[in-house]
Amino acid sequence: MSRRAMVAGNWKMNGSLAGNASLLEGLVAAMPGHDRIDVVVCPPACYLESVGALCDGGLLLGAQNLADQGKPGAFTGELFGGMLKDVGCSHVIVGHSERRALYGETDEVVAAKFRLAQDNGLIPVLCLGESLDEREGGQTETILARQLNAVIDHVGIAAFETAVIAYEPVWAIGTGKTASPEQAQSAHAFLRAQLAGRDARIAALVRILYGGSVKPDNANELFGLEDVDGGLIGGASLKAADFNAICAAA
Ligand code: G2H
Repeated sequence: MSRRAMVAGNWKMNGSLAGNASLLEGLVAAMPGHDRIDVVVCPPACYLESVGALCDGGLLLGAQNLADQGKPGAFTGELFGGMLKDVGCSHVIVGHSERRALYGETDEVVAAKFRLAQDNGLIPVLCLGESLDEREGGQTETILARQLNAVIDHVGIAAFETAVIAYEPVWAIGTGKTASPEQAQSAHAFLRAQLAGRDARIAALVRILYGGSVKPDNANELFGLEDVDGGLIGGASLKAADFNAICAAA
């Protein structure tokens, strides 16, 4: 892997002030061992500032979502990208499958959020992935191409120079099932080829993370794949020992 690896913890809707402080203590203590990679934590929005205050040793802060609005205003419950930057976020997850499936985010909304993240100085972590029905129907590459090209067509390929992609097969998220190394490498290589069709230099730069039931015991194999540049970690990011072991594998 020639690209700098990244491991991002997506805490989803988990955490508490006391629990976060204890988790952060365990992560920060291990940071000197992770100087070859970027490590990001993405807590629930209400904890961004308190977690940010505890991030030390190069640990980066990310949000899980941002509004699809270009300026602050009357959008109850939403978070403008500039506000996330203001409280110390460097990254934001965009288009996670739970946002697409549970909150109706379309390819168009995801593309708008990707642009707004960058407009506000944030690095988008663009999530893509097929459902089980789509995989079993032989549609994996069609779905990945549609989801990726919707964003490239909206922002232009140059915008990907500073972006991160996360391939997350929906059937592997929180299920304990993990894509086989062959399935993961094939999807990642396909995504990189799609990027290369627009710009080979940028395709070679973009980090493509794998997400979906990554654990300490499968991280080594996944992160050793040619086109896998780290991981987006859900359940296993909630325990310092597991997350630190996954970071050590990257
Ligand atoms: C996929 C992943 C993190 P988990 O959603 O984004 O979660 O590792 O729990 O499958």
